[in-house]
This record gives sequence, structure tokens and C-alpha cells, in this order.
Amino acid sequence: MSPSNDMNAFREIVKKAKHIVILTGAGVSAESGVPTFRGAGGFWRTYQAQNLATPTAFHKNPGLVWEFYHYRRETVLSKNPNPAHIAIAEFEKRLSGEGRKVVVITQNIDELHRRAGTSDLVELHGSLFRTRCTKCDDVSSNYDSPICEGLRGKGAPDPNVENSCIPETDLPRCRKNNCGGLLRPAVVWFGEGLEEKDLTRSAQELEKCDLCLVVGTSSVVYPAAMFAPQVAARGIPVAEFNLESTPETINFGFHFEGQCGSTIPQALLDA
Ligand code: BJW
Ligand code: ZN
Repeated sequence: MSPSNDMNAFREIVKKAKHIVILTGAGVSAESGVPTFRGAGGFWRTYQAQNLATPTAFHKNPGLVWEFYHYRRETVLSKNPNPAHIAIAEFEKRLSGEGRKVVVITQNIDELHRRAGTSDLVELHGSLFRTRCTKCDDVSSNYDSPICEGLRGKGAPDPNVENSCIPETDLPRCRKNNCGGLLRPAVVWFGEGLEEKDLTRSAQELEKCDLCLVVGTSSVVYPAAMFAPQVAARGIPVAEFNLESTPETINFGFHFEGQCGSTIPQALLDA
């Protein structure tokens, strides 16, 4: 059976739910002006984003990968949460006063959910604003703009811009105990495992939830892509909010097509 788009019926389910998981992807931040990962917005210079988000790309050319992440850090710092982030954060706040629980599991690394006020948050793929040292493994928060002098003015996304060939010594370096190691973004690249604590927490919430919303994700990247189908397989209502259908749409009870900056407030406001 194809999914329903009956918003009134969905709102009745929301009103009764006590433990809700909201799984989000790049589409939730698209209306803030943050490019999505795939599709037309997914290019930086001539590279597809998924070809730069790998350990191999970083080992081969850390300067190039840092330029890409520096550009994304600066972009996100200039953007703000949109009505979808805000409706989700307000929903959590309102429901917590009623003894009901809302957990956001995001694949996004932009921290826009946090900035909107979401407090119960799992950042599955890390954050643009944390670094990990490749030498001592130290993980630190970092909101510096630019993250280091070597990257100032670098990272322009236009396809005709030449790569800067920044020497490794001018890239972000570890300041912990004079370590000096090369820093990398504390994000999860293809082929890398997600953090055990995030996987455990997600599994617990997905097992206990009585409603799941899947917002702005193409549902092609594992393990996140299997989270909502697993919930649906337990007979729990799952609603997808996206501009288009995804490979998993067929498994869900509801599908709301359109910009989630409109559909999410419609679904959650006063429900
Ligand atoms: C809107 C909208 C609006 C737009 N309103 N909607 C099983 C089978 C096959 C492969 C694998 C498997 N298990 C693991 C793998 C390998 C791999 C994987 O999944 N590959 C697939 C691509 C085939 N996974 C991994 O490597 C993971 N590690 C792992 O599993 O370790 C163990 C292991 C390794 C190897 C083999 C087996 C096991 C790690 C994955 C880490 C993903 N990292 C990235 C980069 C993070 C850092 C960064 O951002 O730079 O995470 S990749 C990228 O994709 C990023 C995103 O979080 C993630 C998901 O993308 P998302 O959010 O869905 O964005 P888009 O752009 O794809 O979609 C946007 C959607 O929004 C679209 O649908 C639009 O329509 C919609 N939209 N505007 C509503 N206004
Ligand atoms: Zn270090």
C-alpha cells in the first residue's frame, strides 16, 4: 500500500505519541541555505561532496579536504535555523512539560538543531565544529573563524578556482600539550565506523519509540538509512517528510511531499 498524505490523520497520531524519534538529514537545513549532500547542491568546485568525505581523500590531500570543510564551516556560521529546526525544538520543549519525550537523531554536522534549541540530540556523523587530532586523538570543540590563518580566504566553491596547495604545517594543528599533530574534522567519513555511544543510544531510542519522523534524508547512507525501516517493521507509524520519494518511502505509513520548513510546523504545531 502506498503511504498516506493525510495530515489530519497524522496529527491525531502525534497527539497520542509519548516517545518520538525524529531522524533528520541534509534536507532539514536546505531552507537555511546549507547545501545538501547529493543532487545539484552537492558539488564543491568540480568534486562531488561524497568524494571528499573519505579518509582516502584526506590522506591524499589534507589541504584540499580542509578547504572544503573550512568553506562549509564558514557557510554554516553565516546561516540560521529555519522553521523546521525551530518547530522540532519547540515540540521537544512543549512535550517535555507533559512527560513526553522527543529525541532528534541527525546525520547533519551543522549543529543547526542545537542552535534552534533541541537538547536531546544524537549527532550521528559528528560536527563541523569539533576537531580530532590525527596524532593524539584529542577531540575539541572549535568555532574559530577561520579555523586557522592558513585557511583564511580559502575554500571558494566555484569550479574554476584552483586548489590552494596549502602546506600541512599551515593546516589546523593540535594545541593539546604541545602535541602539534594534524587536526581533522571530527566527522564520520565513508568507510569509518560511527561512534559506539551514538549507535547504542540510537538503537535504544528506536526500540522504545512509538512514532518516528524521517525528515530531509535521501535514506541511502547506512547505518542511518535502516533506522526508520526497522521502526516501521515493528508496526510503529513512520512519516517521511521530503521533496521527493526515496528508496524507503514504500516502507512508511505516511509521506509528506514538500519543503519541510512548511510541512514540519504543520505536523507538529499544537499536536
Ligand atoms: C528536502 C529539502 C527540503 C532537500 N525539505 N526535504 C550497507 C550497504 C551498503 C553500503 C554500506 C552498508 N553499510 C555501510 C556501508 C558503507 C557506507 C554507505 O552507506 N554507503 C552507501 C552510500 C552505499 N556507510 C559507511 O561507510 C558508514 N560507516 C559504516 O557503516 O561503518 C561500518 C562499515 C563500513 C563499510 C562497510 C560496511 C560497514 C559511515 C557513513 C558516514 C557518512 N558520512 C557523510 C559525511 C559526513 C561528513 C560531512 O557531511 O562531510 O554523512 S556522507 C553524507 O551522507 C553525510 C550525510 O549525513 C549522509 C546522508 O545524506 P543525507 O542527509 O540523506 O543528504 P542527501 O543530500 O543525500 O539528501 C537530502 C535529502 O533532502 C534529499 O532526499 C532531498 O530530496 C531532501 N530535501 N531539500 C524536505 N527543503
Ligand atoms: Zn594532538
